[in-house]
Amino acid sequence: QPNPKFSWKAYMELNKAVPVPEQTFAAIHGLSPFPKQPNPFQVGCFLEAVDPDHRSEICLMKVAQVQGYRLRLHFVGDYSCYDIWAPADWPLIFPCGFCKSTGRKLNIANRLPDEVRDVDLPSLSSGQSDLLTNDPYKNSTVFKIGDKLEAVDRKNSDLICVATVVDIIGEYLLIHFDGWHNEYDYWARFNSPSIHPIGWCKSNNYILSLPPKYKGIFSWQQYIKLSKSQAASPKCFSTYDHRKDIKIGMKLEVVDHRNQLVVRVASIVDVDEFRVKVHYDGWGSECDVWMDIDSHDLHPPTWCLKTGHLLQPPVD
Ligand code: MLZ
Repeated sequence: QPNPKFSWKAYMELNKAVPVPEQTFAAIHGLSPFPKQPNPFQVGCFLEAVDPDHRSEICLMKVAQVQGYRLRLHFVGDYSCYDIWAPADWPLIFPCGFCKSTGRKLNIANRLPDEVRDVDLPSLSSGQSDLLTNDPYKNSTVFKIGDKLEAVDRKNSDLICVATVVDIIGEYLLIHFDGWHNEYDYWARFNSPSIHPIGWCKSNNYILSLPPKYKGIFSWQQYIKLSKSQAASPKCFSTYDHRKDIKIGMKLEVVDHRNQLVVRVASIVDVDEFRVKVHYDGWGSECDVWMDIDSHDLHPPTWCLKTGHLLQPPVD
């Protein structure tokens, strides 16, 4: 239920604050930040989705809870403590049959003792791939699988590393760091500020972090030749810079990173090339957190109200 006691209008006036502009969210995600239709999912639906902790894996999941336009997703065959929250328009959620019909591996967790394992697995018959006839998932960027680039390591955000596009779904690229375990992989929309064309570090005076076994002086030309690959064309990369639109002090609604059920009133306290630092209003600055600018946990003010989600107002 939306919170009837909190008014964004009054809060903005009181604090003389302005919201993070709606268009910023639209530019980042390529979607209106306010969904046009109600949440189409129901508790008990099966679906396939990227595991946010192991982004190179797509897992069988089941909708365990619906709140407004958000979903709690349960990994079928795993303990509920690993459940995750996602908005219903998260682009990394797919209908059942997606992996099968697109030749990808579907992971099904197998961690539970037999007696508590989910028994009602959906039949992943070819019939379900009807859902995919009007394929919104086909590659709709100019990037190609195998393209080399320079990408921020989001788990070690001070590193920009030699990377490859290893999968593409719609407008989203799976970025893999050459020579590293796929635990560092992540999905980025084509316009993400975390990805750059080859040579970017050199021209911007950053150190390019090399594949771990690379010996000698690095040359992209030679590396591309030896790995029989190609560089992503500089034209593939977007020039949208969120820093021209997002300013310190702007207000927004942000999922509490320690309790994903909760969405809080928040402010921007810092901005860098690919992240924002978020302050939960009313909380101490020790709770501030850096989040990727394209995180699906950031929403414009009134998002909760418009989507029927509870918003936690600032604590006094
Ligand atoms: N400290 C870490 C850094 C890994 C960086 C990986 N970048 C893709 C390590 O050395 O394991």
